[in-house]
Amino acid sequence: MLLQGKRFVVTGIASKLSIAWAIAEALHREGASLILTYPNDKMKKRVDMAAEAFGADLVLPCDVGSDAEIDACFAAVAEHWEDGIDGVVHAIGFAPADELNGDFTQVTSREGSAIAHDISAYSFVALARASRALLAKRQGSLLTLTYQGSISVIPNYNVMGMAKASLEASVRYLAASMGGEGIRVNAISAGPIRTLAASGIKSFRRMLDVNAKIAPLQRNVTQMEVGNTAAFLLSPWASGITGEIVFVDGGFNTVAISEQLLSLGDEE
Ligand code: 0WD
Repeated sequence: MLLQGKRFVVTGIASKLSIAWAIAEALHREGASLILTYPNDKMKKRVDMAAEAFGADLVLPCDVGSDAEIDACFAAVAEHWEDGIDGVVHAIGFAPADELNGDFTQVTSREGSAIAHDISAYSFVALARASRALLAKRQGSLLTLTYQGSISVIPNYNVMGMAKASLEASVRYLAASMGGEGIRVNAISAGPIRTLAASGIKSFRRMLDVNAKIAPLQRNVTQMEVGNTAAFLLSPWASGITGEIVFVDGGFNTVAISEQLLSLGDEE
């Protein structure tokens, strides 16, 4: 087992389809102990289900829009695991629905942009600060989830593309800031996966189909493929890796023009 005796805090479980669910499953399978968090009472039941499935030690409230909740959450983590933790998983993204449907220039508002950046990007820095002392005790690491829409245009991803670009920059700044304490910080850039968050993006189903056609592996990735990569990045096997964005997308990001796209040229 890769993670026997290791301890992780996992955020972002919203359903069995959540990427965070698969990450928790992979960490548990590899022998780790878990603390799971939920953003509000509505979500608690779902996270309780995960806690039962993976034998989690604790389930704690942690709405990352609130500094007070983040502080209280990590105070409770520190009380439970006094001598530190091995990692924190940030699997959280949010933008108001009307930001994710339509022409970018038209639909991107000041308020929507602020919310998307606060919950999807800044919150990673806030979690890093709150967990820093605990991570330093065990040379732990932080992991977040990002998407291709940060570096190239995906229809309707809109303000989330901005927020994910900011999140990816924070991975590099956090890695530099905390590397001296032995804390590593990485992100997985996952290919599209059908989850609750993804269903909020207009035309997501069509994106999945196109993605499977363009990616070198000619299919979409699964939650567990992301979960397994997460387990690796959070493990001592990845002790030399920090500040990185690791793609788990079937190779989609490596292709500019696929055979499928080339055939568009035949239409003229
Ligand atoms: O195709 C996909 N599904 C991809 C997702 C491709 C690449 C990256 N990602 C990212 C997402 O952007 C996100 O950062 O992976 C991360 C996890 O997303 P997911 O597993 O796709 O989506 P979901 O199962 O909906 O989990 C995201 C959760 C929330 O779900 P809802 O559905 O309730 O918005 O983020 C959590 C919540 O559990 N969340 C919060 N947690 C704490 N505080 C907050 C908050 N304020 N807001 C949302």
